[in-house]
Amino acid sequence: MKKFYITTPIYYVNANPHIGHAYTQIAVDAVARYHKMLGDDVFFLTGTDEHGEKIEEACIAAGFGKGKEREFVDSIVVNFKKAWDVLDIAYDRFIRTTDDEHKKVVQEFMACLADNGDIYLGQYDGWFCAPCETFWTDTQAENGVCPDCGRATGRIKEENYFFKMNKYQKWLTDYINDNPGFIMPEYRKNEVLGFLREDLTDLCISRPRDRMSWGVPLPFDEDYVVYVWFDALINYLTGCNYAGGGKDFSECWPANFQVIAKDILRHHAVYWPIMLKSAGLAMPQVVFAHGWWKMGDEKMSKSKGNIVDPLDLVNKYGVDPIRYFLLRAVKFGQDGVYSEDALVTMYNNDLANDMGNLLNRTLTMVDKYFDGIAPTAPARAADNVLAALSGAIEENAKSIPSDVDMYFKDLRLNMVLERVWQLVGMANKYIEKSAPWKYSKEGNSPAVKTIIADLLEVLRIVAIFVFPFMPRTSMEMWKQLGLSDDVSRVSLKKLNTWRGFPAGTRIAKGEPLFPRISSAL
Ligand code: ME8
Repeated sequence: MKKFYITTPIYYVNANPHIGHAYTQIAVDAVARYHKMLGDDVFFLTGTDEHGEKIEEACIAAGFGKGKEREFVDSIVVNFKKAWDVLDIAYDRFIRTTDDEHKKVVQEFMACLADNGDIYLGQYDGWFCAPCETFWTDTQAENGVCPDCGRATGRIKEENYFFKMNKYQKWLTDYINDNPGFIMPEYRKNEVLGFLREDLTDLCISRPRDRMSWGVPLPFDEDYVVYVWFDALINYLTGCNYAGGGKDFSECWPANFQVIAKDILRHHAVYWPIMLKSAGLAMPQVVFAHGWWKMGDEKMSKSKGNIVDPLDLVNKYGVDPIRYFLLRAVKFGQDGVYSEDALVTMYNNDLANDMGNLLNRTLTMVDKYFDGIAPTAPARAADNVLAALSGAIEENAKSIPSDVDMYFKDLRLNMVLERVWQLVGMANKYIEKSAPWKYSKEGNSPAVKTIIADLLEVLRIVAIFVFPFMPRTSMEMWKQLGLSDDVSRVSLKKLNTWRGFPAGTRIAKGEPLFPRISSAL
């Protein structure tokens, strides 16, 4: 069976991760968890990008000194791994570009491009932006300024190896036009087609070793190391066992989703497909570029230092509220301006009031009216008003799986949450409109049974679809609902979307899920 292969970028280890990196991780983790629930054989790859000038400079700046790069990167990698553990990122493999296996794959891959006649020795005369690790031509870097980050670049004039990008320009333009889902969202595809309207220059893909030695030596010329972006992109092949060749690799490649942010779109949507094409490999199905978390008008970035540490936020608010906020607050694809006040407002409104309350109120009523045992829903509602309310919520709940699936296919992750919260909101209104306490006073037990059975069913469905985003919360809801098994093992293929909540279940009401907080902590 073909695996569902999903990747994140591999992050530079020049500094510790911030919420921008956490954002990509959480998004990919949610998609991976959803696909596991669909029954797919998921393979989720992440890792770190550890070579190149930027890391060499950071190593010196951190006081480790030249030649101590390995010690330096080791000291930072642990912090990435720790952050991903704290954030419940359930990746399958963590790749480091300093791994021996990866270096071997890089060399094998570069030899393959050279054998195919796509690499040649030439004279590089242009600009190089070390923070972006990107080469620019005179027209791209006006006055030597990096068009991506706006910083001053350095002039480089030296003999180097080049990759024949220009040869593939027409092929790539046609490929993108013929495969409209290849680059997502659509506006990013249009941006790439925009780059491709200008002539693609061949790409400088080496650095002389005597100037920059922290990299993988070129297999056909030991005096050079591979340009860090080539080294980095190849991780997606190493990660799924390109070195082993054969079955493992063919079960995995091509990737289903390669998720990145818009800063590295050109590398993933121009360099990468051309590298794959030259090597005779298939294209990933989707390259999805999300937007940036910003501080005010500026991108949050390690090198600018305007960062928010995800671990600080987790200490203050817990893991799931952070996961929820990051994926809910911004349309996946667009930029968002970070604000802790917005996080607190969303916590109180969506989590404490809407979802936490729904669970708490419902379970309180199960205890009060049915001694903690889930009632059996009567075949028909007690009156027309209740029949209409109950019918409407049933209809809403039943269309959740197909709506959620549609949104996940396009990575409209905020929409998944919005859709689930629409059901949560409807359930809260249902309680107010149906007023079960009135039916109870009248001794109309069938009516109360209908309402409570409906609410428990809604909560079961909410717990299932919240799992990819907030696994701990989902598991806690599951426990309080008294449901057995493990919510992560629910098979969405076999999901019974109405009346799947087993009557007779003893609920186990616990502490409120999200106690309200008054202001930013
Ligand atoms: O570019 N908002 O590494 P990197 C949203 N090593 N996402 C953000 C973000 C922000 N403010 N800041 C970072 C590299 N990210 C290369 C990648 S891949 C073969 C090599 C996330 O450490 C986002 O996913 O600069 C972005 O693409 C990535 O971190 C860049 O991380």
